[in-house]
This record gives sequence, structure tokens and C-alpha cells, in this order.
Amino acid sequence: MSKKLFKKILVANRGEIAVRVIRACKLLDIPTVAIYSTADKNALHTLLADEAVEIGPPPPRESYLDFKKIVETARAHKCDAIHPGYGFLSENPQLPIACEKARLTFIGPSAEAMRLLGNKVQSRIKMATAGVPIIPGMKASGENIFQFESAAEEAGYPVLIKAAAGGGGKGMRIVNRREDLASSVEAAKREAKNAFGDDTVYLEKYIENPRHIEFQVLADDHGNTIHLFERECSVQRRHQKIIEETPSTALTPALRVQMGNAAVRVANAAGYRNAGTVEFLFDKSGSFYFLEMNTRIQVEHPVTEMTTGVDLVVEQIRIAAGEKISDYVLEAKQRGHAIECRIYAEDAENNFLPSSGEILFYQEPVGPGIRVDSGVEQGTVVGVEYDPILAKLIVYAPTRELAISKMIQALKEYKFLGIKTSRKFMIDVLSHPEFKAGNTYTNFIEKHFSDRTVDVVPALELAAAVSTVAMAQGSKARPTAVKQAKGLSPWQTIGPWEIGMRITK
Ligand code: MV4
Repeated sequence: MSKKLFKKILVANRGEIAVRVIRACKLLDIPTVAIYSTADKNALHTLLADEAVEIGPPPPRESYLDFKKIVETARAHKCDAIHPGYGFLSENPQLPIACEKARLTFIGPSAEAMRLLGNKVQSRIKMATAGVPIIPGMKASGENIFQFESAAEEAGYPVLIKAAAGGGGKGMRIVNRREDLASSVEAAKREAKNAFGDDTVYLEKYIENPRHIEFQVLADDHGNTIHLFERECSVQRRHQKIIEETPSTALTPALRVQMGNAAVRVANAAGYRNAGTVEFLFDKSGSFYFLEMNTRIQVEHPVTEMTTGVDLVVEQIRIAAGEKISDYVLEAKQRGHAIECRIYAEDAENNFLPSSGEILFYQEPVGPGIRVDSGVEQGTVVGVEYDPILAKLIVYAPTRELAISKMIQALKEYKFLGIKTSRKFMIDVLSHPEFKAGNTYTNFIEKHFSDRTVDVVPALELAAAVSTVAMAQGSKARPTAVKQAKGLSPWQTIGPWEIGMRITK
């Protein structure tokens, strides 16, 4: 390595992605500072970094989301850059703004690009103007019921009401008939207000059972904007992705070129720099529509790395330092097939309830074309404070069929004792004939595994959690404890209680 890109990087995250970023820094010979909450004192990321700084108690708001404290920590420890990972502060424009004030480099896009792409209405208009296909629907937020009615007539029912500040499925409402439109708009507004503090909503044609196909893009300060092909992410459960793969079984070479070009147009229209992901919905007729652009490194980035040979986190760091995208990256080709399974700490046999406890025994699969990106090791105590992703298992093989076999084999060899994981469920999904046939749509799990995914209405879920707390704490139980935990499911906030209840249809 000729010249150091940065003096020291603060990694503003935890779990497997913090570990992934620290390892990329080691490759580049850049020292790292990890931050950790008191719940993560002995977590893998704190042990791997050159320095580790405790920044607060477990609630994210008081630690991993406290951007002021994080920027101060970076300054105090002589860092010159911050990598945000995914989740937490990664898509919050306040972090790049605070970084700029403190003369730190934010490893990611500008606050302006983030803000534009965070607003779904604004980014739709921008992308339509740039010639990118968007889902038929409103070109501005809906101001009154008449606008919603005429937009719905034009698009044709069913339609979908979405929050401008949304993403991830929150605040979305499907409307099948005109009679239900007004009440659905009102309900969507209330939900958007609660979730995002912004009740702006708009309407789109509802695309039934689409595929979710996204393109990895990279853009540098030297005029290079490229894409590194697609990832098929349709297999998900309640907006939580489970399996990602590349290439997608749905794309022809011609479609891949068209969508890749559209992804590059999206990045350029947004003035985007660094690594980002352009999401598309892909319908039964083979049409694709821009959905949103994610302004971070994504959980599923390794499948792109396996099939292109590109180290995306290294490129993120190089681009942030003002370097040109590496030549080998500019010439990257897509080769072979890669699949990723997310290993969640959850009980797939018990309505996917979060699982917690100490990992008493842990053994990763090894072999050619097998990669494990893990945030845990034997002895790690898994809590319920954070995202339940423990690790990602990624395999690479020359063909999809061989990759599926390799993944099933690797999942069988992946050993966890002490906590429940989604490992066995993943084996069942990969063994399903419809998965093997490549018939992966966003309703795949719902359609083929409905016996395992029992819908619990949020209100019931909340009531069950509150009553569990009440049983445990007697008269001191206060439902406000649940209300304070914005954005987290009550199951994630009730603490280390085992709930002996099974809800069946
Ligand atoms: C849609 C859609 C169908 N039609 N928009 C879900 C998350 C949010 N970011 C956008 N989402 C969707 N938007 C229209 N007009 C279906 C989904 C959707 C979905 C999208 C991507 C991946 C998984 C999904 C699961 C259910 C619904």
C-alpha cells in the first residue's frame, strides 16, 4: 500500500458489519476505533478493533444513534473518518453534516443526496425526469381526497398508499376499492405521522407479487459511475430479507443491461457518490420500476463481492478518500452464482420470536466458496436489544444448482448451541422445489411457508408483551415502557423473558 487513505477510522456500528468494516481497514493498513454500548462490552467488533470506546447504555438512542457523542469520540481518538455500516445512523443526513463540521470524512454519500433519496416523492419525480421508469401513480404528495381519487382511477385498482418518508414497508396500505380509499389515506397518514413524524403520503399502482431486484452502484469524484450487476432479494418475510442471490433467475442479458443503465442514471441524477443500491420492482410482464435508492452498504453486499471479485468496503473507503474506483473494479464481470442466507437469532418453530442467550458452542462451516460474515463467536451473549442478525452465510459456485447444494451442506455444518437460529428454516426454504425452480417472488414465504409465519396483529403483540412485563413486574408494570421504544418491536424491548405461548391459526 503506497499511501494511507486515512489516519484512523471510527466504525459507528456493531455486529457483523462492524467486523466486516474493521477487516477492510486492516487490509488497507488503517487503524480502527470501535464504539460499543455496555451490552456489547465483549462483542467481537470491540475485540477486533485497535481501540474500543464505550459510548453509552444499550438503548440505541443513547449509544449507536448518538451522533454527537460518536463524532466527539472520533475527534478525541484522532480519527479522520467515520464508517456508518448499515442501519443505525447510516442513512441519517445529520451524521455527514456533523462530520463535515468536525472536519471528518463521512464514508458515504453527501447529506443532500441522502435527503433527496430519503424522500420517496421527491426521488420519484427526479428519477422520472431522468428517464428512469417509475411505478404509475402520483407525481407529488396527495393534498386532498380528490387527488387520491383521480390518481387511483388513472392507475387502476388495486393501489398502494405510501409514506413519503417511508421505506421498509412501514405506513403502506393496499386499497382494492374506491369506497375504502378515504379511510385508507387517513390511516396511512396517521401511521406515517407516528413512524416518521411526517404524515405526507402518496399513491401508486399496486404491483402484485413482484420480484425485488436491486443493482449495486459505485460512483467516485472522478466522473465514474458504474453498476456491479444485480441482487435478487425477493425471498423475505415481513419486509425482512432472508435469502439474497446473484444473478437473478429473472433477468435476460438485455434486461440486465437496461436495468443497470437505469441504476447508473439514478445515481447520477441524485449526484450520488460512494456505494449505493438502486432497488427495482420487477413484475410478471418483465417490466421494471425504480423503487428507491439505499444510500449505504447493504447487508447482502457479499453476493456481489463473490461474483465480481470486488471488495466493496475497500472501494467505499478509497472513494471517500478521493481516489478513483480501482481499475479492476471498472472492468469487473459477473461470474458464477452466489447465495447469502441471513442467520437470525429467532425461533422459526415458534412464530419467529427473537431468541437470546449465551452461544455455548459455535462452529462455522468451511470449504471452497464458503464465506461467513459473523458478528458472534462462542461465548457471545446474544441479547434482544438489537437487530437479530447474528451472521451471514455466503456461498459461491459455478452454477445456481451447485450453489444451492453447497449452501444446504454449509447450513448443515453450521453449529449453534444455546440459542435458536433460522438455520433449519433456511434449509427447508432452499430445498423447496419452487425455490430450486427460481420462482422467487416477494410472497414466496407467505405462499409456501404460511404454516410457520403466523400473522400476529400488532395490537395483540403489544398487549401480549405488556402483559408479560406486567406478570413479571406485578403492579409496577407500565405500558409506557413499551411506548418509549420507538421503532422496536415490543418483543425486542421486554428484556430477557421467555414467553411460553404459541399462537396458531
Ligand atoms: C410496492 C409494492 C407493490 N406495488 N409498491 C415494500 C417496502 C417498500 N420499500 C416498498 N415495498 C413495496 N412497494 C408498489 N407500487 C410491493 C412492495 C413490497 C416489497 C418490496 C420489496 C421487497 C419486498 C416487498 C414485500 C412486500 C411488498
